[in-house]
Amino acid sequence: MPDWSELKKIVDAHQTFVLTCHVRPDADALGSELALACLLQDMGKTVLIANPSQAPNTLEFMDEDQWVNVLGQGISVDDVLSADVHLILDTSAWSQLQGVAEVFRRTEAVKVVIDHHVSSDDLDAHNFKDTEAEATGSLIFRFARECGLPISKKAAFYLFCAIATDTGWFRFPSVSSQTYRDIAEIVDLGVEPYLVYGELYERSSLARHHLAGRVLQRITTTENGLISWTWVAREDFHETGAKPVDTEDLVNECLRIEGTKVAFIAVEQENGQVKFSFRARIGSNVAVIAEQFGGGGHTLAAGAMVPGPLEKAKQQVLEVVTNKVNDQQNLPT
Ligand SMILES: [Mn+2]
Repeated sequence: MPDWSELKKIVDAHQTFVLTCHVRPDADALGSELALACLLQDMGKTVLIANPSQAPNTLEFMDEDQWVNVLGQGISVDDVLSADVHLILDTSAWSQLQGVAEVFRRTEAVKVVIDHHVSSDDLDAHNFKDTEAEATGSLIFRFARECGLPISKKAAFYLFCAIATDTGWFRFPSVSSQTYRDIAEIVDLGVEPYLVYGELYERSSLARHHLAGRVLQRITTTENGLISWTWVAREDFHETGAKPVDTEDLVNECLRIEGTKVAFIAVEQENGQVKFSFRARIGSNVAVIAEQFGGGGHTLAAGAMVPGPLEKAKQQVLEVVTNKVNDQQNLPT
């Protein structure tokens, strides 16, 4: 457990703060930095947010006050370098910081990392890490509560978005009874969960659903039922009007089939390459599969780009997945 009084000491001793999260921010990254920004501002601190890349359109509802900047757009390197404290949220990897990494390396500010990811670099910072935590948002909440900082309704909204999404709406293995106690306290501060759910999960496009229909229709399982997979061709985008981002969660549909241990989707890119996303249930490991094709990721979620054409890439990957899954089946548990 991080010693939150140490972070409180750093906060108390300084006036200006820059917050940064990882590239392609998700709702935990954005929610954590916006919630922390609220806490710091309520303590009379000056806070800037400088991210390596833009947030997706789907998360625009989280930043109504347009507090989040991309480095170089509305916030300069000098703005960042002149802060007293620079905090990194929801990552501990240089590669996830892109353009901000260089600034973080050479800043003379006090450096802080608040994160829950297992894989990490040494960012030469004060680390407040808990790899058991379900979300970085949970860490921000525990910091506030342990240090007796008041949490505004707005901050509670950001924390709810962060924790709800990183736990798959409170269902992932990381969820404990403490998660529900924390979230009950957060909801009591004035959050309307159904409104957040609507923003996150009920704004899909018709085109995406038409694409999903094709993808579901094509799901194939191997004879032993351990592997389920599907695919998207370039024509599918043209014919349905769906966008590449619309494929994002579709691989998870394969994993919902009973008996499936490993699932994957092959998505043909405009340049003819084929992007594979792999998912595993607990007990299997898809990181080793992705690595075989020059990709990478986590044990339960990984990806790789494979040269086309689509048909050949699918067969190649299916063969490797089949071998790996058979190997993993034979491992003593
Ligand atoms: Mn996270």
